[in-house]
Amino acid sequence: MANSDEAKRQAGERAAELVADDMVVGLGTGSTVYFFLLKLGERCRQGLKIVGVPTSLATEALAREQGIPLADAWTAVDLVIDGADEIDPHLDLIKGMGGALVREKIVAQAASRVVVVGDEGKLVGALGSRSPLPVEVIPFGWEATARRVLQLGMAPVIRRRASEPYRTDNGNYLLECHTGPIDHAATLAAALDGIAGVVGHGLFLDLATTAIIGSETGTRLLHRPGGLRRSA
Ligand code: DER
Repeated sequence: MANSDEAKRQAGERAAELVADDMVVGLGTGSTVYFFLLKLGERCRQGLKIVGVPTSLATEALAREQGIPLADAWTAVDLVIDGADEIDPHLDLIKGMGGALVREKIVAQAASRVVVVGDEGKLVGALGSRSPLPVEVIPFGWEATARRVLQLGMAPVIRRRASEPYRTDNGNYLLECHTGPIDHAATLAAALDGIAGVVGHGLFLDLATTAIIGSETGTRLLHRPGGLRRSA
């Protein structure tokens, strides 16, 4: 196993320890969550009684394969475990380079507790330092939407698969927006939320309370300084 995979495994498996009987568990998406799902599946097969809410079709398929029961209908989630592309010192996040940001945010906003898993490479001083900011847009008028995004000072590039635009699980397009370090993430988030063609964006602010950071030799926990600002 490559070193980075070992760090992801450490974080994912540690996260699985947070799951307890009777929880509705949000199942994130990505290569770190992969290890969480393997361990959670093992625990379910040993008798753990939970239902999962998958954040992508890929996660749904893996969860079914692992024998994790899935919720038929849900309104609230006890705990979500998800990966991130960047984690800042307040545990604000850039997410969505895996393409599942809208479902991930719906689940995170419905959750009592959001725990993010990653390795040391995900930690940044300021969001936007390394990762582009993914923005999901509806195909109709996407060029006009991209122009509005550009006017916010970002450089959007549409993600493609071969020559065709990449489609999210929701059938939408994805703009990868190069921002550089973001000074006012909440202001940027509000501006993006105000553009009609934007379905969602990868700024996950004031949602995560804990980060499990894996390394080759173990994990360390980070907690959001001062707790959440939102009332939840
Ligand atoms: O939010 C995302 O889409 C991220 O890509 C994340 O979920 C995946 O991170 P990982 O594959 O590096 O764990």
